[in-house]
Amino acid sequence: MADSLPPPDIVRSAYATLVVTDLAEARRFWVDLLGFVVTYEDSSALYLRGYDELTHHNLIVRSGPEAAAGALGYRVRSDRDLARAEAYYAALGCRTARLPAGTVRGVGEVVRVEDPLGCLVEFFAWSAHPERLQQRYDLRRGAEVARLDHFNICVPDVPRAYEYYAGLGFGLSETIEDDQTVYAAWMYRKQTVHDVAFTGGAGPRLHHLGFFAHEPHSVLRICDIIGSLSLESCIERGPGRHGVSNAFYVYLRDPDGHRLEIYTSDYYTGDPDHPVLRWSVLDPRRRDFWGNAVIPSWYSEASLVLDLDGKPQPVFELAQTAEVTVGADGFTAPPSE
Ligand code: 4SX
Ligand code: FE2
Repeated sequence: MADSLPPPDIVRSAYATLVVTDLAEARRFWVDLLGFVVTYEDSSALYLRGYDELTHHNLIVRSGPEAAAGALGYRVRSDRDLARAEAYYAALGCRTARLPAGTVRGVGEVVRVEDPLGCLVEFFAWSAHPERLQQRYDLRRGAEVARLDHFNICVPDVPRAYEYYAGLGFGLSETIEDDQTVYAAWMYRKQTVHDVAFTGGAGPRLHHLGFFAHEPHSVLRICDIIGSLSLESCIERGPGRHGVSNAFYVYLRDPDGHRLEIYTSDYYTGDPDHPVLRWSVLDPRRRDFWGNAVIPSWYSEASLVLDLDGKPQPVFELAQTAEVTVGADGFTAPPSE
C-alpha cells in the first residue's frame, strides 16, 4: 500500500498546461494583454513564465481541438523523488508514465500520473534556467505576474481530496466547513497558504490557476487595461479581498474560458505549529472579506481535465452538500432560522 511508501518530496506547484482552441487568440490574451514572458514558442505551443520565475515555464498553452486542462506540474526535490512518485502512485493503483528528459520542453525527466482525483499530474526535478527578470522593471507589462502560486481543482468530494493530499505530505492552512463536512480546503508544500485548493463541485475539473503579483496596484492596473480595451467581459469576479488567505485578487477568464486569478498579499505558513484557520460556511466574509457576492459562474464553471491518453475525463456530480446551498453568498439566502 502507498501508506507504507514514502511520498515524493514535493517542493511546490510549478506549472500548468492549458489546451486552447485558438493559439493566436490565446497569445494575445496571455502575452500581449497579461504580460507573461515567453520562454519559447512554436506553431503549436507557448511556454510562459512570470518575471521572478527560475524555471523554464509556469504555463504551457498548447493548441488542441477542445479546450481542456492538461497536466499540473509539481517540482520535486531531486531525481530520487521521481522514482518515489512512480512507486507511490503505482501502489495507489494509478496509471503512471515516465517521460525522458526534454519530452516536456525545458524540464528533465518527468513522471506523469493520472492521480486519484482523476487529474493529470507531472513531477519533475530538473529545469532549464532562463534569465530571471525579477528586477527588469523596464520589461514589466500587464498584470506583472511574478510566478505561478497555486492550482484550484473542483472535486465532488473535498474530504477525500484532502486525505489524498495529506498523504502526499501537504499541510492544511484554511478550510470552509461546518459540522457536517468540509466545503473547500487550502493545502501547501511551499511556505504560503497553498499550492493546491479544492472547491466542492462537479469534478475533476480545473477551477483556476493562481498567479502571484507583488503589488496590489498590479491587480488594479490589469483591470484598468482590460477596461480600456473594452475586454471587461473577461473579468469574472473582483477585484476584492479574500477572507480565506487574505489575498487581494481578481479572477479573469481566457478566450477559451479557462479561469485564472491574479493576486497578492497572502501570508507565511512555514512554522511547524502553524494553525489551521477554519471558516464557517455561514460567514459572509469567507470568500470576500468585504461581503461582496460571489457570482454563480465562479462556483459552477470550470475546465475539463485530460486523462493519461489525452482524452477529457468524465465529470462526476457533487457527492456532498454544495457550499452555495448552505452558505451566504448574496445569490443564495442563508438558512432562515
Ligand atoms: O474565495 S476564497 O476567499 O475562499 C479564496 C479563493 C481564497 C484564496 C484563493 O486563492 C481563492 O482562489
Ligand atoms: Fe486562488
